Amino acid sequence: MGTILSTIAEQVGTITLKNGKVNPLSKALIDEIQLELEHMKSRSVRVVVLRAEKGVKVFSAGHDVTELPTNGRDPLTYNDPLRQLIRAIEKYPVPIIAMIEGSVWGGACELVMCCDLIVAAEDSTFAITPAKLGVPYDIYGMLNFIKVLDIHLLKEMLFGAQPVTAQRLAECGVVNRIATRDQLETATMNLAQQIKRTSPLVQCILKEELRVLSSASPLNPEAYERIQSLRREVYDSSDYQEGIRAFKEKRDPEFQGK
Ligand code: YXS
Repeated sequence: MGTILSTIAEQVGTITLKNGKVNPLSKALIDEIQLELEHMKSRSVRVVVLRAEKGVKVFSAGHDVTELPTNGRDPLTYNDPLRQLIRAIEKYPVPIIAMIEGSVWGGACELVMCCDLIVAAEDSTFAITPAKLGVPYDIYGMLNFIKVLDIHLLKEMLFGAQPVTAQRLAECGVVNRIATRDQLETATMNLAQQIKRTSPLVQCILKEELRVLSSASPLNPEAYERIQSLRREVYDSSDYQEGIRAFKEKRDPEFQGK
């Protein structure tokens, strides 16, 4: 235990990631976040802030790579801890603000982007990395990115797997506020105070309406099965094994396209 810090002050709950140097989204960390979200719900908080410790270089390095399966199982199934946390955040009855310092990687980008608002330090960056690691991202996760990012920006981030600045994402309407690191907490709390002044009942239904409507994508069974079979070809591939092996061996992957 002990992978997060949490406080509640004036009906604002703050969850701080504290899971080592790069906050990998391990099952242990995700379980703690979910427990704390339930606790804060019971304490009738009006807003939740999700952050890392002040001054971090890395907000989160994304899914804990050591927990990605290498035995032919789908790496991002419905019950994967990251998928569970993202659904919990989307269904949470009050707004959640992601307060970002440092770099955000892989599945942590989806986690941050599925929060309701993003306040980011001006020098923070976001890198969506499935292609770098050889991971066939899941359908619902891709829908979450499409909800937030214009398609050409999303393709640039997916195909290149390179960090993009918070400033650029703010210009594209993805990041709500940019601040200096020193002003980041103030900017976040100002936004939280604004939210606290409007109706919690209405906020709750608006958030749920937006969740339902933004996920109302018709996907016929044949299309679903076809995409899943394409994903299986990838997570059954030697490239998938190579991506994870290269990460663990701290070297660049040599993908062969098979
Ligand atoms: O060597 P030690 O034992 O100290 O461990 C190192 C890293 O192996 C470890 N670490 C991680 N462990 C589990 N899961 C991770 N995602 C992860 N990232 C890093 O943390 C220790 C310190 O890392 P190090 O030495 O590289 O720190 P740094 O400050 O030089 O660099 C920080 C990063 C974040 C730039 C660097 O660690 C990095 O590039 N990490 C991988 C970022 C990434 O590609 N994340 C995607 C994870 S997979 C995921 O989220 C999705 C499934 S998907 O692939 O679809 O996007």
